[in-house]
Amino acid sequence: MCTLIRFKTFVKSTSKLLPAPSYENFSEILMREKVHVSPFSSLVYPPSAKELLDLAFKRSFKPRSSKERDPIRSARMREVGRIASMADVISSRLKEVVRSFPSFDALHPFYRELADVLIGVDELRVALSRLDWGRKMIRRLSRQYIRRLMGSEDFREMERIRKAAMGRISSIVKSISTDIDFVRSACQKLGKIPNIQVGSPTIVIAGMPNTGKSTLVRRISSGKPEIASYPFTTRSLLLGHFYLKGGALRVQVIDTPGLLDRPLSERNVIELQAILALKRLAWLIVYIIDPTETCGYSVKSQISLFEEITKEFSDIEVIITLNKRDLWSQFLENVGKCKKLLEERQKFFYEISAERGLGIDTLTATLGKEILELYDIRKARKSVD
Ligand SMILES: Nc1nc2c(ncn2[C@@H]2O[C@H](COP(=O)(O)OP(=O)(O)OP(=O)(O)O)[C@@H](O)[C@H]2O)c(=O)[nH]1
Ligand SMILES: [Mg+2]
Repeated sequence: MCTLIRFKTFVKSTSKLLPAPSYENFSEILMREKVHVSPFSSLVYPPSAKELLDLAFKRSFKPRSSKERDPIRSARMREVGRIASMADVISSRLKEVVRSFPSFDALHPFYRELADVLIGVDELRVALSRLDWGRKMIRRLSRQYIRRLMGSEDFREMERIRKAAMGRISSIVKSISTDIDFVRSACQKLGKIPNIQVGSPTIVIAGMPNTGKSTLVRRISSGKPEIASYPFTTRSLLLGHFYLKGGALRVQVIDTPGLLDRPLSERNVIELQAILALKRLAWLIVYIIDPTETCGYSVKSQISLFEEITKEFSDIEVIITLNKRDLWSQFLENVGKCKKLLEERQKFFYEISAERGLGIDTLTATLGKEILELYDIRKARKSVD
């Protein structure tokens, strides 16, 4: 109720009190600032088992010059070099991959839970430990076979030892090929996570599919998510920014995949990312409703989802926006129904057209004012702590 009164006051006063945030020169400001990076931004993508073996064989058979005159010693050094080089190529590459992953226990819950939703942290841990096991086994094997080579004086025997070493090393790589594939797919998915700065001012845009979330993100921030006339265009979290306090305060705007009106237990991986953003990142939620129903979802189900969200995230301010204002004259009945349902619930809403830019100044002024208030509250709380 208190929120309702505050919004009603804002709508009259904010555009005068506060200039709409400036959305220009984002890239310049981004370059000036130290941009926070995702813990997965420097993952090393492993080659497949086949690519790794091809590379290792190629390197091990690369001709090397030797000053050794003694033919036995020269042959021995050549075979030792081949085993060592093969083991080195594979184990150093695997080590690089494993080391590039952050410690999951030390990660912020947002990033850990997101990794869990996208790939499964336990499965990833197992796959990484298998890669590490493979790397150590290959090192150990290469040492064993090199010791055997050092004791051999026979050309044929040396060749046999080298072939046996390469066969064993190849078998190990093949035995971890599914783990390598799992890590490759993890790198692909985690590498796409944007550089979201947890704990900094964040607005999360939520709503059912096709309601205009991405269009609004493009309109109010530097984010450039894809827009299309079909549902589930956005399949992961996307990030944009705008600036307050003359560029001194950066606000994150997060575009989320569309949510359906259904229980948490039935939500898929795409929807769970949106839930996670609401749970772990949102200072403020902008809930978009398409009252024209051209999104393909009824007003009733959009309001039912809104109620679920406000119940689930009751400590977060939710700003309702009714989108596609430019089409309303063609859908008066649906729009009337939507407004009536919200008014019955005593909910204030903003009327916008994200595509045409209608009502955007008032909305952004409110967002700016709300975020500044929340920022001051959090700052004051921190200084007391
Ligand atoms: N006429 C009109 N169309 C709009 C408006 N806002 C968005 N649209 C259209 O609605 C469709 C969906 O827009 P998106 O921004 O992709 O919607 P979304 O909510 O991000 O969709 P998902 O990512 O699939 O959940 C696109 O065809 C947009 O052009 C608006 O204000 N007016
Ligand atoms: Mg979208």
